Amino acid sequence: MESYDLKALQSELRTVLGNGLREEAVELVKELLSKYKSRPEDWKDKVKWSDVKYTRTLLDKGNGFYNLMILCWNTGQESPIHDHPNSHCFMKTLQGEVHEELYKKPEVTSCQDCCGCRMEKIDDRIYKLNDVAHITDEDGFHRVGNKSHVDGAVTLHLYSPPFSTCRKFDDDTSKPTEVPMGYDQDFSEECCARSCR
Ligand code: 2CO
Ligand code: FE2
Repeated sequence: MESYDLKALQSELRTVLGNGLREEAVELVKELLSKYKSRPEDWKDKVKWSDVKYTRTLLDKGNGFYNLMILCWNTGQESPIHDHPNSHCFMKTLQGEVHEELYKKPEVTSCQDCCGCRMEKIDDRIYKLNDVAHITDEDGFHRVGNKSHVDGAVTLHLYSPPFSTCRKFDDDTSKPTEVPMGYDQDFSEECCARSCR
């Protein structure tokens, strides 16, 4: 059987998502991400490690309809609690394991300006090698990180539609702050020049 590599996955994602994510296609995207079994040789030249913060490397701008990227989580690194503004977030573990804490959306109506109430955790999840996660703001907000003291973790993320800012939330007060979501590396032109036309 021919191997299903990252380029093949990218190509199938282009076909399914090249004109945007239809609600009916959510399960199919999860299946495609599950079908791909992580092969470090596919992505090892795209990883970047920082001692300061997890890194974000853009692989594909998805014809403007989605962003596909690789995130590298050094030991102990984690995100703040954050949303994914009006976007579907898919995450697949390529190396190591990551944890996800799921939080309830702050009740804006009962809590003026969302300030003063602690964020309420509603679930704790672990994603092992090749596991796939999916979340939208309807499910809640999350914090993702690598609890290992020994091994780095690598994850593949797909966001549709793409977003360039999100909100992070203070644990103690639920106060939101808008943050820009930049990239540490960008290979999206390479993707389009070589294989995605
Ligand atoms: N949403 C975070 C980011 O894109 C990563 S947590 O998993 O969605 O940086
Ligand atoms: Fe996230």
